[in-house]
Amino acid sequence: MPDTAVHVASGKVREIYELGPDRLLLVASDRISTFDVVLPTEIPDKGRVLTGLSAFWFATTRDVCANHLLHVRPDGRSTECRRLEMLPLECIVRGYLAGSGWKDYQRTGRTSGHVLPDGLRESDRLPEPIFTPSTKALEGHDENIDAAAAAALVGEERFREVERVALELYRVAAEHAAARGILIADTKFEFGLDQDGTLVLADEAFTPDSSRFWPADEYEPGRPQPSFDKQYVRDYCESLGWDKTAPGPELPEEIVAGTRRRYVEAFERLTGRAFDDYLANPECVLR
Ligand code: Q0Z
Repeated sequence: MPDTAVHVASGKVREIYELGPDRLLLVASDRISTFDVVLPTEIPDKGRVLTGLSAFWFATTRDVCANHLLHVRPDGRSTECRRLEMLPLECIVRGYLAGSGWKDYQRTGRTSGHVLPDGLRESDRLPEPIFTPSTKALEGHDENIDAAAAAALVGEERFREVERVALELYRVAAEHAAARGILIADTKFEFGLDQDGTLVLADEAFTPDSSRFWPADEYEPGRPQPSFDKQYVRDYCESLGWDKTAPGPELPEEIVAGTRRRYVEAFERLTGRAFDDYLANPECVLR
């Protein structure tokens, strides 16, 4: 636990503590959210799976972009990171048409200013991955914005750099994942700047909480795709007729066990490491 560290921020399922003037501790809990509601039941080891996956991707993409990771702690769920000046932009890359990208497309034929071909179906693969930044809403949902609006927030040159780097990160990770049976439909990055003004990848990277992971063997465009990690939870919640407002339902143990298995399976497929080896030595994913 972060003995003397000062708590600085909470996400739905993660916490940030301050370790010093230029270092932060990110702690991933075992909490799970579905339909935007955090459930009362935890998924054991979920925070460790997400922390290990993020660390793996930071190591895998270190030649594409510098990142904030300094250490993974022995608990496997906390990482020490460089504290950065964060860019006021959610950096989303989409390789497939889902979520708000699909909603925008149905209404307008475009998303974040990208004109898309006619006749695309829900979950279709896009002709090429697109960068669809959004604003960081303090409350409620982020709003997709076009290139001009994003450039107004961070500057034209920085916008072009972030777009190029985000697309390259996605290309590398999506290719790695697809070869292991997982489609990364889309993903969200957060970038910051270090004291030299160098662009640095921060937060989490290519976790199932920051991305849509789909099982490749069940991929069938024209419908919503099952979630690699959360589908048992969603199906169970739907079976209850829950109205999707807080508080969410407790999960029965078979749903917890099945969901934990899917998280561990994603970890092992993507990292090529046994999850037990990660628990014994979390920094094994950095090599
Ligand atoms: C990330 C977030 C979380 C709540 C701030 N390296 C960094 N430097 C400065 N700020 C951040 C980071 Cl990662 C930073 N967030 C998002 C993460 C809980 C909010 F774990 N906020």
